[in-house]
Amino acid sequence: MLYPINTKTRTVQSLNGVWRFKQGSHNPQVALNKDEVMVVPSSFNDVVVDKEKRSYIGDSWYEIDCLLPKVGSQEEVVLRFGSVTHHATVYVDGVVLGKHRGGFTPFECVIPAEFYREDSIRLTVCVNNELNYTTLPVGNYVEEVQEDGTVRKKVLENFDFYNYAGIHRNVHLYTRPKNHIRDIVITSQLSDDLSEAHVEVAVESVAAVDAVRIQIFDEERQLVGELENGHLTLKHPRLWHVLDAYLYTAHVELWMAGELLDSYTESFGIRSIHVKNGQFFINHKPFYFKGFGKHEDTYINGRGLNEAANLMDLNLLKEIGANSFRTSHYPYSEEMMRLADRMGIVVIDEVPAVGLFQQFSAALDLLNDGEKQGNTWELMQTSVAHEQVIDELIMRDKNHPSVVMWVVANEPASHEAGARAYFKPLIERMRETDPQHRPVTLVNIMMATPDKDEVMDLVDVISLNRYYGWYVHHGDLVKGEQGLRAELNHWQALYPDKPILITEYGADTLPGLQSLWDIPYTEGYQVDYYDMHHRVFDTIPNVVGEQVWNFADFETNVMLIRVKGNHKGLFSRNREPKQVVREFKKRWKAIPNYHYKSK
Ligand code: GCB
Repeated sequence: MLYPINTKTRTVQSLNGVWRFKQGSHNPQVALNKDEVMVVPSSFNDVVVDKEKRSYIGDSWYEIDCLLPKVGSQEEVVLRFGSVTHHATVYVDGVVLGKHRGGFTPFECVIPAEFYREDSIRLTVCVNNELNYTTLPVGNYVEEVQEDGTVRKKVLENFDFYNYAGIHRNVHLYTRPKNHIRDIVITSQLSDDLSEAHVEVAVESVAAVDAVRIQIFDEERQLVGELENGHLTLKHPRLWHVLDAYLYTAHVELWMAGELLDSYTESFGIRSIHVKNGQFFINHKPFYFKGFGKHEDTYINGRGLNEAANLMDLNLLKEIGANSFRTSHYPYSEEMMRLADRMGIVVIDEVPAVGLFQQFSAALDLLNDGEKQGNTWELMQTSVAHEQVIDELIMRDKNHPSVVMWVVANEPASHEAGARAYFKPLIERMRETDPQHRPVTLVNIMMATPDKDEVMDLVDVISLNRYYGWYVHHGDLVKGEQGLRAELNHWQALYPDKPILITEYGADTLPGLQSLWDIPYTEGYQVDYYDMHHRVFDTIPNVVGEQVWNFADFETNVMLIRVKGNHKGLFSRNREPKQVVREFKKRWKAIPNYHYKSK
């Protein structure tokens, strides 16, 4: 899906700002009163202040009046949402215009011509934040009868981050021709010696046109060449390299009867990705991932788009010597992806498939009756949602050079019967849908050890979240080291041709807390914990990278094991460094991006 930009044939205006707001039941035929307002984009949760409203589950209503731009008879006005978490129903003057399920991908509604008029239209969005066993992420949904007889809906996260909700990303209104560029797909093949790139650009228009013109420009805006039948061979292309990004732009035009119909400019990078002999190659060189699992999570904004925080995070990432992050546990904003392209930061792109594990501790807390439910793969009815998020993520992110791999799910119960049947078609779908055929991975949970796991042979890279010395052998780094080493050796022996990526390892740490001894939660323990892991990683040939859990502390639901959120960050929630950052900086600055493990 194309990002909204101004071109000769398209104009974009922002609808961000202060909208009218109400939680609970509402008739969209009637205008909302001005008693309450909400900022778009943001999560409403921390902004509302009131405790009940913060944790409210159900419908929240957002409304503004807006003037539509004037358009000609061959143009249309489109309303575009970067994301609404988790489900949206969009109304104009009380009439349903569209619906979207899923909280992390963009969607659009074309405003019908009958609403194109001089005075303003009333735009209403019903935002619903319910999660259950059919949605992604997965939530434990219950209805509780209160003392006064009313019913209160509750969702207990089946995952470890706060269920922030609202209109989370930009809202735009834009104009485009009715017969417009619907999509642009850019792929490139590099020759073995990297001296030539065969670039292919496929353009999809709504209806047939006389001509499609595609020109490639370099960063100095110099014309590099024009495509013939969608193809161009570039001699000595400047590659998109890790931390040394170079972006070309494809300038696409649709022509009809000698007139320009539509134009759009899409940037792209030329680079290659492949997996071979237990290594992960970028531009034909074995790459070592140094970086983080992250969250979109900041004070006040919650999960709402915070572009200053995004830039600061990527600057900190570079500062500490890292080169990559994973969009744990959902697709991040388009703005973040564009920033990563620009800065040369490698991204592992994840769909919001988290919580596919019936025995996640949060679920047990909520049910609180000790009763075990059936098998995860009988309980979950998420296949339809899963296919949708795969399709929408790839449709949105396929052209980003920063994206080097897709994640089909984080920590599903891949050791339970039924996992293989569930994941096989989804992994195949991911591979087939991606025009660049990037590698696909699944992020494996601790319990799905090599002897129990049912799915890792299906993926290209063995991604592991491991917590030796934390959830396993808590506080005992000697036993932790033995356990970690033994397990990694087991994976290495089982899949000698697959790279192993450590996608999570971490220890909760409270800044300022110190001890003479190895005591969990202290800054000293965090330092020793990581030292131990790095010692082990360096001895396993197929370990092609380490992504720390987490970049920064983040908000979670209230749980026995959470002290006002998750504190495994290397940085505090406010992005202040913990003691361990100095150690990481030394290690990561000494590890090259390429050829760390193999020559
Ligand atoms: C995990 C999850 C992540 C949690 C983390 C933790 O394995 O993937 O979402 O936050 O562990 O800190 O427990």
